[in-house]
Amino acid sequence: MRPRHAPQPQRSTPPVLEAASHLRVDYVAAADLSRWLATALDTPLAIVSFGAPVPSTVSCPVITLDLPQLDGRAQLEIWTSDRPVTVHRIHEFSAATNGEILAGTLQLEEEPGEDLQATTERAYRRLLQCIQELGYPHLWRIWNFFPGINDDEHGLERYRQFCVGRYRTLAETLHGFPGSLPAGTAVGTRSGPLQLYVLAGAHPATHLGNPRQVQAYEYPEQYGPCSPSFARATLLQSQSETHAQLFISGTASVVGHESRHLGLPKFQTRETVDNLQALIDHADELAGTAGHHQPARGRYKVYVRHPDHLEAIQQALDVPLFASSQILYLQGDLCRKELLVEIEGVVATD
Ligand code: 3EB
Repeated sequence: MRPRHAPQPQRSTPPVLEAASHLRVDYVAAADLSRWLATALDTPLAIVSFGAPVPSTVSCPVITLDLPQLDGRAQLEIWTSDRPVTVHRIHEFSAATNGEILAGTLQLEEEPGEDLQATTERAYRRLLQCIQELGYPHLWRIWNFFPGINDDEHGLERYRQFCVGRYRTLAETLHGFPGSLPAGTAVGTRSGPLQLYVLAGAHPATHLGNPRQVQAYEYPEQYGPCSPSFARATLLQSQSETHAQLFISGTASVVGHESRHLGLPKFQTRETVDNLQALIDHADELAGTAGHHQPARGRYKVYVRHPDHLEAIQQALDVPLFASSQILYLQGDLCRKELLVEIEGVVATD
């Protein structure tokens, strides 16, 4: 994603929103959080921790995921905005808004006697209701976490149960389904409740497919009774079009709809990189930012199923696409048993 250098058309009247508010994500060492917050120009919208403690003085939504970090000092993922932020709490839903963007978290325990499908339906209904009430009805990006993702329960894998609950709620409630589905991630934690975090907008964004992959919401039935409800990426463009952000879904070694390179972490990683590059090129075309050959500065999270594969995966990621990017390696289980690595990211033009 590079800025478009073509001259912008003259406007006769100023638009209502001249510059969209900037949303940033940074990976910050947990030990440096207080210092970082004291000097940051922007206001936190949400903090995601992978086990490191976050001081209770932080007022924005915080979500702590049992996804052990595999390399370096413990980092936090911090979402910030350059506008003042208001914090909201509605039961288990916690959100921060800035007039244009909402960042929210929702955690629901699986109740005794309730299957994951029912918990997921409950969570998504609550989530959609809350973002609508607050005035941010457009889903931009969503992350889903729960333990035992590949375990069978009542004869159906928990990931597939989750897909049924998510599909039922979104197909029924989400205006413009499935074309309005946002970029997504679903990763298995070691422990914890069903945990969601979401970015939503007062205005819609653009959702993309990957030219190398079938849309997940069009997967054939062999992958479960209800298809996974997410887009491959979501593109946010400010009105001036000089600033664009691409939210890239969890991307794995899937070509068409089939898993590739079973048992081979290095090759799965390379296939994933090819998928990411194809998606970024496709977004560049749509955004009018194509034709620039420097790699985009990005923030990527790499989910690794087996810590033993870390080195092979890191070696395969020593490619130009990531040269000026930050990468965080986390141990997590992936939604198909054979997938060993999955990569998500945010790339921006500034
Ligand atoms: C895939 O391409 C890999 O169910 O929300 C990646 C990202 C995957 C998100 C989801 C699943 C999800 O199908 C799996």
